[in-house]
Amino acid sequence: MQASTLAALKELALQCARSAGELSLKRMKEPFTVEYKTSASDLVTAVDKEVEKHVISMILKRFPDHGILGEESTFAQDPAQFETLWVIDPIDGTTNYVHQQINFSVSIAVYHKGEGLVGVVYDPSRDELFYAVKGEGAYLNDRPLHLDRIVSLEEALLCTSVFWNKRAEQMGIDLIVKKLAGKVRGMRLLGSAALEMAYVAAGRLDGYVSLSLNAWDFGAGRILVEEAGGRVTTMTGTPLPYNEKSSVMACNPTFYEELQQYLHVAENTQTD
Ligand code: 2AM
Ligand code: CA
Ligand code: CA
Ligand code: CA
Repeated sequence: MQASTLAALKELALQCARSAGELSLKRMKEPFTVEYKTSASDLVTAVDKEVEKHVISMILKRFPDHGILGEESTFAQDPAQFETLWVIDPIDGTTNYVHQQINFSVSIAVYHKGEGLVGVVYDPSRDELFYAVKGEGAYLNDRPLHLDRIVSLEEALLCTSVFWNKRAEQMGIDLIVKKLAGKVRGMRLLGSAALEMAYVAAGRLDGYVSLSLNAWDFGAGRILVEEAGGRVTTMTGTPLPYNEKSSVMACNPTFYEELQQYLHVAENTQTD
């Protein structure tokens, strides 16, 4: 990949994220339709779909031969056939978008032959733009992000995601979280996986774990955390995929091994 191509991908990803964020903020001031996707706790709005289409049109205008893997599936072709794949979540944290009008984000990542090149997570309600380019570091509104503080698990502020509370009890996961919560300084649950991973990159959270996320939830956050100096794998320690569901652990490297010991009980209980 030429440096000029990488720079062009970065610029477009930043433009798309800003533009998508502005559009979702604008639409938030007007009435919009909200539907149940699979259940009452899984919402989708007309804005999710509109924003995804908007981002796809911006990408294809500049790079017509690129593919898109987006949550709302508004891209007509099979994403598997493209060398360069944009992995996007137009609104991550739709429930927050509907209920809180804060704590949602747009997540945009570019992968080339499976390698993560650019990751952008934009929080429009706070105008915070988190971005990273492979080998060039991670930034928050142009401030470089480095996870260089030594943090033990006891001192860590951890974050977890939807499936812990939704299906936790039936899977016995609640006991693992309880055990973990008793060990760390605090647990948080913000409701936007992409933003939570961006916060790990920024050091606002020390680690993030989820039993099951979609590729568009972690596609950008993973590049952000890695470029900030953090460690990101599945909960079993294997590399994250770029185009399918996975469990995720992303954290400050100093307590990665220790955190894994607490999570290994969950290895065979991932959701499908
Ligand atoms: P979404 O808002 O884009 O759907 C909520 O804690 C986090 O889990 C969000 O990042 C949310 O993304 C994601 N998520 C993925 N699948 C979900 C589901 N079936 N129900 C609720 N949240 C889901
Ligand atoms: Ca969704
Ligand atoms: Ca999402
Ligand atoms: Ca979404």
